[in-house]
Amino acid sequence: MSDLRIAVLGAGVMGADHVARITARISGARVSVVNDYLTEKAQQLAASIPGCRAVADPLEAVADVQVDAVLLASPGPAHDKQLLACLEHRKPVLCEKPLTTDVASALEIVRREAELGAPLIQVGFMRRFDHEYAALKAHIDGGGLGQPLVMHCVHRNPAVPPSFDSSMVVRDSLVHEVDVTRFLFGEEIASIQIVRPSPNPLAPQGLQDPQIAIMKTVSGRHVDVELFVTTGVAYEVRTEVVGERGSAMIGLDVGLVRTSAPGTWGGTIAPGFRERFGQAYDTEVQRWVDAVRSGVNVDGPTAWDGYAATAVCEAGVRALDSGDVVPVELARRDG
Ligand code: ISE
Repeated sequence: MSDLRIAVLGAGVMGADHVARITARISGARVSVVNDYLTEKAQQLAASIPGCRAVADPLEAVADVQVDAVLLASPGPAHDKQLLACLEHRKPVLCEKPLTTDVASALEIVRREAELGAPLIQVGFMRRFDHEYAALKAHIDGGGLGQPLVMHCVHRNPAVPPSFDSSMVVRDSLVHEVDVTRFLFGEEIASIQIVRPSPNPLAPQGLQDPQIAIMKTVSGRHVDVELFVTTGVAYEVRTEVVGERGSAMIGLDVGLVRTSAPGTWGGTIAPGFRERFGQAYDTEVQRWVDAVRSGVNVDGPTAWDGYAATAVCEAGVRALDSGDVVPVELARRDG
């Protein structure tokens, strides 16, 4: 069977990372086309990969006869049109979050995909492929905690780009805990509230950081998340689930613990999400490639998962502005 020919749309940090991953570590696939709105950037990247071309128009890249599947790592606002093109040309697509940037277009994508009768879209919530999250899920599903009741999460970034505003803490960062909640608890989120503590004096002016999100699931489970994206320290993502018969925690970064003179001990913390979740991205992309090659097309979070996360984050941004508990309204799920 010949290699899956992938078009990578978006040559920014994540796009370039995926190109390197597919080229060096993923079996059964190669990058045949690269696209970016900065044409030169795409050309430079394409030149570094044997048999790869830069295509200036993203929709032409999707339609290209030398493209079997698409990896979308373009900015969120571009996803809508690019996903519709993938559906039109029946090309399986792995779409980095968000599915789209607003609920109406996300639902439209879910419906258009459903009309085709077979799934084509997988959404890049990579934490589902991380060994620690997988172990936590297996522990919960195996009944190790009894009924899971409460989840406490910490999501800290050392820094964010200057363009990062308060709503992006919800849409870009919290979105991962939104998906983790739905993944671990297997149910939808019913409401969200966001508390605004005194801002970090070292955060850029106007950025509400930290934020504390409080979510309630449909069955009444409680989830709280400390989001703090300007810690200046390292990348810290911890998740603790408390159940009727105990609790379980992941993300302690307890790798190698060293001692050294004069009487100190310690280890290291991943500097950023690419290092912390490198294994998860590799597993995610390999499993997606295998699923597409076998004709299943999706082996992970679906378009519905992307839509549900967008709906929760949209309610989250309203909660951030108002301070209220905002209910999450989801469309009826057909099929
Ligand atoms: C970024 O976009 C990510 O997806 C990271 O996983 C997250 O930790 C970070 O806060 C986001 O900005």
